[in-house]
Amino acid sequence: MNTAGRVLMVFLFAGVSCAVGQETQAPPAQAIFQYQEVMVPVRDGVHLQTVILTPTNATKPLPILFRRTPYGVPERAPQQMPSSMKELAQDGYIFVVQNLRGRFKSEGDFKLSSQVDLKDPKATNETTDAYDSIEWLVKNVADNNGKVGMYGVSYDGLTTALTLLHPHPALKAISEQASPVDQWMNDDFHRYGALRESYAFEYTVMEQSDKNSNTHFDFETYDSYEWYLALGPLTNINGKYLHGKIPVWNDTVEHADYDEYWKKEAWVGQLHDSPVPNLNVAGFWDQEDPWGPWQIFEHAGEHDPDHNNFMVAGPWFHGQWQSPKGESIGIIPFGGHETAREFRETIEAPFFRYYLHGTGEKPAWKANIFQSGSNTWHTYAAWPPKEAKATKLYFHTDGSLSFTEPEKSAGTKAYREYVSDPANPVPYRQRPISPTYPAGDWRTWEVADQRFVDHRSDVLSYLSAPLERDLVITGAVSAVLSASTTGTDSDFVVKLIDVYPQDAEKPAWKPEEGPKPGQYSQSVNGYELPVAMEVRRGRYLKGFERPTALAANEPTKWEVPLRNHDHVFLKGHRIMVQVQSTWFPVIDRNPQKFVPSIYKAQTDDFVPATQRVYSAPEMESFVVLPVMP
Ligand code: PG9
Repeated sequence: MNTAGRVLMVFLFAGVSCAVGQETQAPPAQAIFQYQEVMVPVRDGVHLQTVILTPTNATKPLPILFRRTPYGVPERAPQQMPSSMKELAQDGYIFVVQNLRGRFKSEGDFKLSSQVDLKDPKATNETTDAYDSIEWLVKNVADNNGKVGMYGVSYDGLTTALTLLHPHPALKAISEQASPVDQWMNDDFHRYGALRESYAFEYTVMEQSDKNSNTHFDFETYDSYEWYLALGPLTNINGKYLHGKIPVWNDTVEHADYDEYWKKEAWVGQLHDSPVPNLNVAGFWDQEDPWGPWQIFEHAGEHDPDHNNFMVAGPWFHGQWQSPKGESIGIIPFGGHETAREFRETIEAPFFRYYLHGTGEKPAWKANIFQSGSNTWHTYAAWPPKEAKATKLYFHTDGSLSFTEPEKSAGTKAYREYVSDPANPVPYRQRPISPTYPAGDWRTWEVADQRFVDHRSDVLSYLSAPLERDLVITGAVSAVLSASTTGTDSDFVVKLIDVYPQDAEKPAWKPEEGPKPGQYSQSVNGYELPVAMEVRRGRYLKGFERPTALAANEPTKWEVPLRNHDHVFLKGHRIMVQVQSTWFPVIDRNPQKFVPSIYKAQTDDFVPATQRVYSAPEMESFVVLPVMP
């Protein structure tokens, strides 16, 4: 394994774990922060390594903005203001960053866990550690005004969100950004029980190999797809490489189903109100935690009499809203907007200003969203907006997609079929597949042009006619497949895709000169942009707690949630749906033969299967789109 020490540190001023870079500016003549490192005691006597950055130009007591992270605290004060802190810093805050228990110099054990047991008075967890630290900070940090805010992306968002279960009275506002809430149901480690193999493996190695660093697994092959395929059954991960040394990996393969272990991890089940104003932030193309923030928003909304629970979302990869500008994702531009800067300037900073400085206005909206396609900001009084009408877009056996129900047609087959072979799984992104971290390719795979697989014999594509007018979808998207398999277990992946016209833009080169090397693929002409993608695992169709075998060759209804979106399919674009049964190695391979635990499956259990997707009156397959008038 390759220890990366504090390579992530540069990002961490921003609360952006593993996510985005920072802009550099000329160093100022004078230090902007005074730096102090302290060990903060919590209730069980453990001390947590904590860095306090106090603005050198402070003229009055300031609120504290607190971030709790597993990735390492800054080793010195930043010389220049990181771009992600610029807008906040203008209002004046004491920035405090703390390593979680068991990470770096913080004492105790790092459990990589979201479990919070509030009934046990002796238990410590991220909720109690935050509570005790805030108690200490307001009493001990010089010149603070007694008000604390918390914020952060991903793990730092999770530690922020977990304060909602028992907030300290001095905690006046939080912004959880891309926090996971239930690691079996969605986000980092699984999707409805389907294991995110490459992510869960590489992440647990990263955080649980060495207390003092973020460790990157050393792949023996340049293309990690090749490594995971050669690995064979998942038992080989411990058998050949980890030897039982990574606790959360062990727990993951020990607890295949949605059992007590995962239910305890699913902390959001305990949240039913909004005790602290919270700005939830989500990315529509977040490759790690796209789901959690919406769940927190929904749960906190169950009781929010003071209207303090807000939702912000945009067309971003994980944490992209904390990047310097956010003008595009991959090669998809955002119409001249600097979405990340605009988010911080017009949403994040005013939110904390209102609740921590007591100036400015409370947000007048429930949801504030940068809509892709139209490339415009939209505010909504409710989410999902009431005007959105659930509309079915049907698959047809000729490979077309339309708003008309399939008709019974004598003599033609009611299905399309393909053979899914676990020995030749569909890559989830173009090979060679880089390790998840620290490479850059991981960030934007969810917007990758799907032309790289739509010709494969094990990927079905359905395509609509060019749209005659803009189609706006705002709200929850889902799919229903009527599908069968010759196996007794199986996966189905559904991808909703925006297909750009062949002449969507004028190429950036002169016709007589042609493109420079590498320029041809930088155009969106004909681009197949995934808008929503998800996987369902057959063994969990009847229930998540206990897996059941599928009846071979029997058409079954597969419900595939595709999350919230706000996107415009522009006039002239087409809509595509792709269906496939492998998505490797981000999702582990289903053996396609039912076994009690996939994580204990043997090589011989992995068998090819023929998959059929039906399109007939009693056996419809469709996506449900929340269409705006
Ligand atoms: N997505 C990462 C993570 C968060 C919480 C738990 C496990 C992983 C992260 O970027 O921090």
